[in-house]
Amino acid sequence: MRKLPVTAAEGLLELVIGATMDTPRRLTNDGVHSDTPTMLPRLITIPFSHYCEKARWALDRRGVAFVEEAHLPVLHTRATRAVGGRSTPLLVIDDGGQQRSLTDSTDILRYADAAGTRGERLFPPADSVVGGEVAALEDRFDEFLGPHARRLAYFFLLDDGPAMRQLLKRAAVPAFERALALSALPLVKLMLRRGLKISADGAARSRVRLEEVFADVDARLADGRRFLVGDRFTAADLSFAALASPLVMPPACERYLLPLTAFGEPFRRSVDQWRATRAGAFAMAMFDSERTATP
Ligand SMILES: N[C@@H](CCC(=O)N[C@@H](CS)C(=O)NCC(=O)O)C(=O)O
Repeated sequence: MRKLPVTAAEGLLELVIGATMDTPRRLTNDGVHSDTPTMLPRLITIPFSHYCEKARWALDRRGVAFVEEAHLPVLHTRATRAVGGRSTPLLVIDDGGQQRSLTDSTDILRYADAAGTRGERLFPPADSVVGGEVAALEDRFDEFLGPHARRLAYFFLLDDGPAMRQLLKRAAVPAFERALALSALPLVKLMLRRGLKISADGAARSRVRLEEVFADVDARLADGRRFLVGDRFTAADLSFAALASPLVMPPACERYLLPLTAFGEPFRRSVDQWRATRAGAFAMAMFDSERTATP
């Protein structure tokens, strides 16, 4: 069978979207709905993306107000390309009267540190004893934990029709995106499968990489420490917990994902296994004790 190029499928979707666009729904992190333009930083997300949760958590924690504009995968590129990016999270900020796009979650964490006033900085100073270690761990989790956790979670999700439909139905995205994705579900699945290279072999390889990252984190925590680096919560803890969230499914993420009970048995079994590790329990504990509650 001839393979459908993802880019052509994307192009087709763009045409359909262009004809059916409605106003993106925006939600501020203090819980106020807003459909009017605002000067607050604008966080473009795929709401159930763990990299987006990483950015949201940092902005919430440092007390930076923002509006979230959520889109579904693939359909998000219309919003991100319009401001010079591609992936989510993407934060559009006002930089001395000029609009500037932060196109990577690490940059968004650093912005949260610079712009926020609540609590302590997520990144200790680079020249401090622990500064370099936090930055290196954050980088490692971005590179090795995030992509493999996503691939494993999608491997289960793409085979779980009821959960996939429920996830799409409750996502706070523009109504036309939801309708389009639900009516073209086989195409959406195909694009995700191709785009993220999802297969049983790929999932098995990702599981091995994830076990390596979890083993490292386990070893760090073996001396009974509360946080990965030093004696307080940093970007290393936040990044590990957020990027591990598709594996351990913390209850705090249910508002963007789904309750664990909504998923089929294979995924629930996998979650139980990750939660049973020291690193998995640590990720759950970080959500419990360090994720500032938002309304
Ligand atoms: N290194 C990036 C990775 C972000 C990422 O992979 N985002 C995914 C969602 S989980 C995405 O938007 N993928 C779609 C795309 O790249 O167009 C970051 O830290 O922000």
